[in-house]
Amino acid sequence: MPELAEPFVVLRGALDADDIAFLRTACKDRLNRDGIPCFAMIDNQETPTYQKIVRVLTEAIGEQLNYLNDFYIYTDETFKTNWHMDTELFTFESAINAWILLSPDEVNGPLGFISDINTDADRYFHSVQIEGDAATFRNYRTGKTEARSLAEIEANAKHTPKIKLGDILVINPKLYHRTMIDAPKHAFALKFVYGSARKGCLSPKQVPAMLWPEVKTFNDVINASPTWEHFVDGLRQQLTTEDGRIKLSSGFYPEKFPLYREKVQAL
Ligand SMILES: O=C(O)CCC(=O)C(=O)O
Repeated sequence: MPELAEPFVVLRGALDADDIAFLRTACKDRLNRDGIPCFAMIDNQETPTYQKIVRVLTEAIGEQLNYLNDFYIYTDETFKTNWHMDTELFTFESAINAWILLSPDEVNGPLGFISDINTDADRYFHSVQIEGDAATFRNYRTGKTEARSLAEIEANAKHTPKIKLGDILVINPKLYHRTMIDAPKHAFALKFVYGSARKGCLSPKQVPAMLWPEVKTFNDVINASPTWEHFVDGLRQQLTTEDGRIKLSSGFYPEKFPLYREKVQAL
């Protein structure tokens, strides 16, 4: 099963101004409707923009892609994501994210990657705890840890290049990544899972889900779903209730949702 060979690939000029306008409006509508910044595309899968994104991504990685979720994110000098991998990979084996700039017109090196951890089963870690210069990576299944110096991680981080409106930055969310810049930016990320050989693209190495509401929901819904369409319907159903929305949005920095709702109006 081919994974993205590099931590990221940039598909230059894949989207046009209408696509960006559509994505901005979809994020705005989602946040205005019920205050969450995610799943704006769950009912937009027949739209030309969504179809275009799936087409260029499928061509780029040569796999059939299954929609998992999407989210809007606003970062600036006061809020940046720290080193993390995406918790969806506690449930599903392989994923790619299409990271799309919504504003400004271009940004320098928006994301950084640690390119030599989580590249193989022997060095696979679900979390990292950072205290001063000490970064400790931990595998929740085996209990194995690995200590690294944060300074060394930062010095060796692989930076994405300049990204412009219309580019799609395709990333492997299994690798540790973080926001690299202070400049205010609005972005939208669409996540897909793939690998049809195993039922529902499931990881053969599941992680006990009690600490992560979104992982628990993914596990419950996929276990009740004979096909991917049933799974997406199950997510739709969850999103009709406040409790379901809270659980499915819990990985997207809920404390920032009021700020996101305010900032998205500027798009
Ligand atoms: O847009 C950003 O700065 C962070 C995005 C991110 O962390 C992600 O896509 O998982």
